[in-house]
Amino acid sequence: MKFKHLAISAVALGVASAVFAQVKPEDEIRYRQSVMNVVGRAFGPMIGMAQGKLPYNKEVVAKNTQVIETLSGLHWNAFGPGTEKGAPTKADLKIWSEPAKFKESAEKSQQLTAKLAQTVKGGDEKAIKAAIGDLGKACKGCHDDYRLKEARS
Ligand code: ASC
Repeated sequence: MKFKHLAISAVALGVASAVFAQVKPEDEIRYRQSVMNVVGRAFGPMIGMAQGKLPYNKEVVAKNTQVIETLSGLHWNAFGPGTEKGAPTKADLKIWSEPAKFKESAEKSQQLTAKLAQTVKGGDEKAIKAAIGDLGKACKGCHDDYRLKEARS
């Protein structure tokens, strides 16, 4: 009987670790970095426009907002347990030690992303620039709190 329980537990553990093992930590790190790279590439010109450093282009804003809206939920879910190391990363260990606070940042950013998408549909340039600025502040805030200056391995 005891052996049977042990065997069942071993199988359960095997299944659980197989689920976690589907994505290797280094792949998860690369994935979240890739998403943020693409989001940053889409957002950069929009920040420039909001700051008056680039001419406003509503087609670019509409297209890039779509990219951000599609991708911005992905990286938040790629900081799971066991992905704090495995490849060079600037992710601060605070992400894993204060998950509730990190989640709050994630939710705030996603709300501001949704608001930006909504505002872009409305077409009011001034409101759009303000919404870009608000999201930019949220990006920066989270980077200030959770992104190290140098990658650690
Ligand atoms: C980006 C990017 C960031 C943020 C931040 C906003 O495009 O790569 O880190 O926006 O600069 O202030």
